[in-house]
Amino acid sequence: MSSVRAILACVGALAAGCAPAEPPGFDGPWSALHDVVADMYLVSNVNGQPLAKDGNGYISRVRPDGAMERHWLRSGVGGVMLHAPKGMAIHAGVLHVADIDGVRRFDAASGAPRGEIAIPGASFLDDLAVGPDGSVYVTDRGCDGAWAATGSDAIWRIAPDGVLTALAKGVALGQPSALVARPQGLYVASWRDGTFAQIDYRGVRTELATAPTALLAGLARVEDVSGVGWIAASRAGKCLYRFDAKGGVQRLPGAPIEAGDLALDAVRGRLLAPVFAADRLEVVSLPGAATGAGVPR
Ligand SMILES: [Ca+2]
Repeated sequence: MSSVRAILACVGALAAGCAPAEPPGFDGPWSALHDVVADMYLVSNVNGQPLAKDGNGYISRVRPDGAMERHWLRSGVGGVMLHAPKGMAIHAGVLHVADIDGVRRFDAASGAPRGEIAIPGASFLDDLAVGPDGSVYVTDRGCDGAWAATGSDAIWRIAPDGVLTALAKGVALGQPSALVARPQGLYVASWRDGTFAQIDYRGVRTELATAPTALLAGLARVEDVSGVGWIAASRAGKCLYRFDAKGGVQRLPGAPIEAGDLALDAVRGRLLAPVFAADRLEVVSLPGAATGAGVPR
């Protein structure tokens, strides 16, 4: 599969609804999400250490043409609290954001706070996904601020009625980092082991493949001429891997990249890859994965 990589140009603040203009840029971008309703890329900014409760996190909105509103949601403004925002997911008009040991909710259109749910015992909440029934799933990477294992590895489920349960728990999860929800279950990448696994909605885990290098930090599902594939970012390998549905894995071509939590813009065939250490959002073009479908309004 050919891929073309570019750093998304940030040409300035959005002309509408953003005053005064702020310089474009990021501070520890962790996770990206394509908001298909607004047709915007959301980028969560940790701004500091990944587990510091420093109240300075923010979420940027980037237009597909590169123009951006740096502080769309900013801790301390408009009732927003964010320490180190990481994975994000939107469901039924609500943006969910993982933030260390809780999930914060915001109106996806206005950004207004909509409450939060604490996850008792969590040490490093990482990625979020929404299942077919509207349940929100969030991984706990199970490590501390020095990257030492805490043993709190888990995938938590927040049911539509707000009830919190553990779908899966334990160090056998291999420090789950990124996840994608599909009708048949969750697909999960692991930080410690580099495994790619499916966990069904009863909590049964099936290991599908292991990447040549570990420290997987991002996962996105793509469909293109090669069929269904899963692209994972490996910090250890400084690269992207593609898993196929049968357990095969290949390294994607391209310059070294230390990407975090990936997202796909399926309309344009773009992989969105935040690079935490470099304060930038890279865009990897996957031309064969573009649906070309219109963006819903
Ligand atoms: Ca912070």
